[in-house]
Amino acid sequence: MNQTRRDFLQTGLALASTTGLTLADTTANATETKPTMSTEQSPAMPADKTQDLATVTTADREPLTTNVGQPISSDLNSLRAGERGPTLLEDYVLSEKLQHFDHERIPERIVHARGAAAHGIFKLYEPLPELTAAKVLNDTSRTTPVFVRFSTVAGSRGSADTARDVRGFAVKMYTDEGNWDIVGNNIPVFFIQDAIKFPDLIHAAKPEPNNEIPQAATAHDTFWDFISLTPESLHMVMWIMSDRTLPRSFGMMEGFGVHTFRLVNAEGKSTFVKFHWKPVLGVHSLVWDEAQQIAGKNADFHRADMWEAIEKGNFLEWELGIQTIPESDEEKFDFDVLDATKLWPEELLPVRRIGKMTLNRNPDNYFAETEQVAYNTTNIVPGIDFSNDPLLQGRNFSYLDTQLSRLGTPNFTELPINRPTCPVSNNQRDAHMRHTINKGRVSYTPASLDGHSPDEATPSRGGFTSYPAAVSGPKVRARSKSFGDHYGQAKLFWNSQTPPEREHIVKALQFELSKVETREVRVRMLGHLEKINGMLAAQVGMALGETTSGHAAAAKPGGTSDSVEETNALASATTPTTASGGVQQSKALSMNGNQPHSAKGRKVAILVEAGVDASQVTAMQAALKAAGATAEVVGPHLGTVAGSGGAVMVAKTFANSSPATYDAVFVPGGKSVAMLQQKGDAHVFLAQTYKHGKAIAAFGEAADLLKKSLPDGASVSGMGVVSEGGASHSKALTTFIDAIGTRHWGRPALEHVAA
Ligand code: HDE
Repeated sequence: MNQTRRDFLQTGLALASTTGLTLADTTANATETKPTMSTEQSPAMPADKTQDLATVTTADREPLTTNVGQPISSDLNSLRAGERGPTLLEDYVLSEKLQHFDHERIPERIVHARGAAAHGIFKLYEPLPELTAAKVLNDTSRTTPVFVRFSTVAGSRGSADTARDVRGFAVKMYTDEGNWDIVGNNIPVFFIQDAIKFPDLIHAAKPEPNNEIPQAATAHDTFWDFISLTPESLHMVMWIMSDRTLPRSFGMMEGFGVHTFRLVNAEGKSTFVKFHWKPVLGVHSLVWDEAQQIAGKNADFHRADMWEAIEKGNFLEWELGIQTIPESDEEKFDFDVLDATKLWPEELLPVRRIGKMTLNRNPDNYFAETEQVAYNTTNIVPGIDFSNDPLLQGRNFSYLDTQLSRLGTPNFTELPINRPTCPVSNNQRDAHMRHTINKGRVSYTPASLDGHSPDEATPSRGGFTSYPAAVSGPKVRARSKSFGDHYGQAKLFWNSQTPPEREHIVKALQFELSKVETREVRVRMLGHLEKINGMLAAQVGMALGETTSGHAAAAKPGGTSDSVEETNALASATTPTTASGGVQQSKALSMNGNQPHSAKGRKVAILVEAGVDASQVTAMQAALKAAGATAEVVGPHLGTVAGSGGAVMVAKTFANSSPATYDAVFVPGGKSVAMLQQKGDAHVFLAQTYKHGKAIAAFGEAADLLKKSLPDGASVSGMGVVSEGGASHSKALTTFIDAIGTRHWGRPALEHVAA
């Protein structure tokens, strides 16, 4: 049992009984006047986070002032002795402005420096009293405010959104019992099993220390050197080499708490749990060629996509899911529940969907909110607790520690974006940038002077108590043998991918490893890949000029495009799994498998020139809007182009857009097509969209343009391509819209597409 301050006092006072004092005397005031823990808000802290932030959110107003409110009469010139004379030291307007500017930057996050965030809400579907006492997981009437930050890991703050990287998926829920942070990723497992290896992993992944190259990329020697010597990373390596690290948008990513946590119910019963965020739009990705192009064309691709979606009212939604394992079943599986390099196959342990999160408001100020937000794995609430996962245990130190160097003071929890929506009360005082003005003379405990306030929240008053897990054993620096299977779930992931997804993994490994200059590292990696799947190793080896032992003869040479031969060669390449509870293949791990496919949230380019059939443009715009998609007209210049039947407003030019930034392309018919025929840009648009497996529609005269843009043998009808040369387009329009939400892999003649 936890010893409380009262127990402690009782003992102390018993010893001091000669004084005639009793605990009742010293705490009388406290017990009479102290309320039980309530959700009542202090006036400065509304339960609603938006209202809370509104108390410090301000728009600039008249007139211009210094930081202490003195009106400024001139902001154009500094104060000097004569118009051509030296500036005076007295000029406090100048010095205040420069000083503030000089200190505008704070250290960027060591990892996850590049990020974007949004506000939203969480609503629970059904109470879970059998599993947890957490109010947020029991009160269906409560709308819990959330602030969610998505990020890449390796790149600096200014790096491109579409770098191949794991995405951070950090959720802060402002609950009635304090902030609950699920600081997760978009991949359910991690590279390493023990926190002590994290600095090594990150040093290896970051730009190399001698020349700071490459930025936001793992395709370099130090990363693969570390990986090749750290076999526990191989499961995660399979994930990062898949298209999961190239999300189409934040709203089309899954989120995972990764670690095993505990849910603890009111009776003190503990259940192991893993948290999942399942995107309502399904999980969808870009392909590597697109990701690289977008990095140059629009480095803010993901953050802009989320910002625009929210501004338009197309809110981002996920369902919160849980997988649970009763404490008694802890050792039932051939993987260790404490091992963060292992997932729990959904076929074995289904995900129960328990609530929905909706991101519905953009921040007002990037720095104040997105940059200053401080997530911390130790932010949990009563009813939720940690497991002994050694990675989680290490994180529990690191997040608190890192905020000190990033935000500069232990008072970072007082920042508006970090402060909870329930009251905060303790004897912590002072330090840099203290905002709270604590009243009274007592800032210590035990204290009788202030009636023992604030007193501890015993469990009956809703206080947090750690789950009393039994702990024993010698003090050792050792890894449990149960963490020892490094290949079994890498095989499960590989087996679970559809053939085109396998091909993308092969191509990613070919790209990354071919950039490694040290041959021994490349060869060492091939050795690991062989253990996962012989055909995988053979295909990768081919691009590296290495012959692997097993399947080399069957491997198919290939370029950077998908090819039907390569896909076919990989189709039957599976390997028996281990450490996966007997599951050989898991549908949930494939993005091509059981994902929702919808045009919602997608962006379609409409290619126009003067003379375009304006009615086709309008009909397509209306149909896309009805499907929750956005249409963007791409033309020769901004403003309008004259169409047959009316003018068409152009949003983007061929010069400032790229097919890689769209999910589909539509070319309406009309006299415009003759001009598009003469435009290399238009042909590239169509060819690339075809190559990347995205939907294409060409109506009227444009059907001919499409044929000319694609190589012989390409599909101009079917497999997501809709050509409608006739006059009626309504059926073709529906077919096209249905085709937008998914990629059409396996199109013929891809390797001949010149784009
Ligand atoms: Fe982090 N991680 N991490 N991490 N992490 C940070 O905290 C760390 C790990 C994750 O949007 C840092 O505030 C250690 C796993 C996210 O602000 C730092 C270990 C997962 C974010 C830190 C890990 C994550 C961070 C840097 C190994 C997925 C961004 C800045 C034990 C479950 C949160 C900061 C945001 C950020 C340490 C491993 C997710 C240095 C020591 C596993 C989403 O504290």
